[in-house]
Amino acid sequence: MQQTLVLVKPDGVRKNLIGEVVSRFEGRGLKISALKLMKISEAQAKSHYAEHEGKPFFSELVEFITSGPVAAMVVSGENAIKAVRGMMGATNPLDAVPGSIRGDYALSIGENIVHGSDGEDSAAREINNFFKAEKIF
Ligand code: IDP
Ligand code: MG
Repeated sequence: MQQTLVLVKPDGVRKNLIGEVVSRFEGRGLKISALKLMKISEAQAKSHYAEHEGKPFFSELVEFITSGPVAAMVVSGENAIKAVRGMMGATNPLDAVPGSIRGDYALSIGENIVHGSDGEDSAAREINNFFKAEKIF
């Protein structure tokens, strides 16, 4: 059993894709263990993307993820981290296979619909960043 932090990013919320993303995970057999719509603060965004600090796209990344509400969720299940990453598709939607979320709904690397934790350590850190005070079912 694993837990992973998923965000439907502001572009995904604007495109009314929250239900589509949730439905794909549920259809696969993964569980939604926590879920909320929220605006990410600048500090929280910088912490979430700390590994990218110093890269040329960092400020753009923080600006974008704080530009509108996101749907934040904890997704749980067997090998949930790898399963979710596979369903998201490659970071650059142009490399993401059709059938993946990014391959079906995105065209640009800066606006690629979803975030999913990339490993157990980042999942624990990111879940703590978003759901520290909340119950995870
Ligand atoms: P991931 O979201 O697939 O894990 P990361 O490498 O962790 O990809 O990058 C985080 C986010 O930063 C990506 O989802 C993408 O939106 C953005 N990003 C990554 N690389 C670039 C880039 O070269 N230019 C602009 N944005 C980028
Ligand atoms: Mg990442």
